[in-house]
Amino acid sequence: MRIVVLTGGIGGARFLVGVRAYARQIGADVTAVVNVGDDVRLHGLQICPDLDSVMYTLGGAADPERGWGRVGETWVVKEELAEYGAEPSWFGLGDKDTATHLVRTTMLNAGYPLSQVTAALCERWQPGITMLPATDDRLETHVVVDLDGQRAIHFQEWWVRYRGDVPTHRFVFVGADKAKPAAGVLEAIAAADVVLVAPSNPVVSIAPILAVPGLKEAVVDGPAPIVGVSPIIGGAPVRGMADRCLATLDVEVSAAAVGALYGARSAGGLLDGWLVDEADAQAAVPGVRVKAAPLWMRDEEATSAMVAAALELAGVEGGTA
Ligand code: FO1
Repeated sequence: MRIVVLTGGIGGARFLVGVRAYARQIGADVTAVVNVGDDVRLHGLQICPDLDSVMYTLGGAADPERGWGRVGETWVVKEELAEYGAEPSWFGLGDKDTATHLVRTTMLNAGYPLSQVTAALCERWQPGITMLPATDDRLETHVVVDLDGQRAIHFQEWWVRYRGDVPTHRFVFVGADKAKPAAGVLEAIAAADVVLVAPSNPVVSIAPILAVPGLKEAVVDGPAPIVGVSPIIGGAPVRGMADRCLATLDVEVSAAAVGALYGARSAGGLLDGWLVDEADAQAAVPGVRVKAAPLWMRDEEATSAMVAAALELAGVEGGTA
């Protein structure tokens, strides 16, 4: 059995811990297709927050409180950059994390594609799954805001500097029109027995993946059932800024509304099935099979049970009732 997961960073990484655990029980292979829209080049370094959150979390090295960066981190580089007055000062690079960005940037500058660089970094962290960036090309989420007039800022500035608390018009996936799926992505999707959409932010984590030309088509025209897991429980995001992002799109913050935003595969959308929390058991999405299960990712066991429920909804072998 081959499981492909479309995923963002922190929430997606926690979901993948459960996917990996359940996959081990049933002897399945897992490939994560990871968002790169959050990626940013700062201080000359290429930073890939979602790839790193997944890699560190599955490698047992993520900071459990922050959800991003390394556990046991130190901040000497950040303090030294501040002494120089080097901008941006609102983005914190930990010392251990900086080593990852140095290795990555050196390899990228030498001409290796991001997918190969990611595989090289994973040799250290042994995530136990295959991690692929959605694309090897430059694709960055920018946000059109009102700040001394209307202008676009990088997603990281919108979120880390302003906490999304600025008048926001829309999200733009810069470079998406020319991007190609990264090496291995289309092959993984074509060979998948099931595609899971992680409980990640639909607007800035999953949408940039689907914006890579040919990627959404490969998923919906492919043979595998597609089941999404709601990132909204009882009208609030499990974590992160999905509420602010959905408000920008005028989409209600509810499991049903996010399911409808993805839409039914049978009607030009994405989903065959939509797994919601028991608190949202009444949610209905036209054309999509909806099932309720506990969706709080408290620990590996609870998250693995979510995955079993998602596979059952997908109707593939290995799911449990
Ligand atoms: N989030 C913050 O809130 N503040 C930071 O200074 C910060 C630095 C940072 C450095 C590397 C990295 O991989 C992630 C980092 N994040 C930081 C998290 C990141 O901004 C977002 O949470 C994700 O991009 C959203 O998934």
